[in-house]
Amino acid sequence: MSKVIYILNGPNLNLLGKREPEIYGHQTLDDVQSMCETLADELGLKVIFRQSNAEHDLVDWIQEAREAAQGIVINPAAYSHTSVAILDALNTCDFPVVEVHVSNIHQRESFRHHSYVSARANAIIVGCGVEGYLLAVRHLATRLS
Ligand code: CA2
Repeated sequence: MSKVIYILNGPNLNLLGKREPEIYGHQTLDDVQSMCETLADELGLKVIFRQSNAEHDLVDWIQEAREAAQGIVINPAAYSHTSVAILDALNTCDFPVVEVHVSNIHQRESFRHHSYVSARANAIIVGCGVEGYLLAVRHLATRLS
């Protein structure tokens, strides 16, 4: 049976490709989803891909993934820098967690330099654009093989 990974996206990432292309590029979140699904298929993984602007949805989906998945890729977006709730939820998971940021958060405003989620992440990918999601999927496939 295929291993399952959740790819979770935080607030405003539904605007990817529609605003601020100089920071986030031209590809939309739908593009990212289909690229991840194609790659996951090649690697024998099943992807559950979701986005929400609400912190509690992300917490609920992490709790769902605890029961249903073998790994998470998460771009918590602005909640990276604020959310102990998302960190607590991830800390209950026994599987690998990869944190992705499309932009290089360390080259941006100082409030973006710290991520609560990084304390739990097994791997962190920043500044690779949306290719970061594909690198994360590949990394999970390697870890889970
Ligand atoms: O670089 C990333 O992936 C971020 O997680 C994106 C977040 C930001 O708050 C983090 O500091 C870094 C913002 C997501 C908002 O995405 C937009 C996309 C297009 C247009 C406007 C916002």
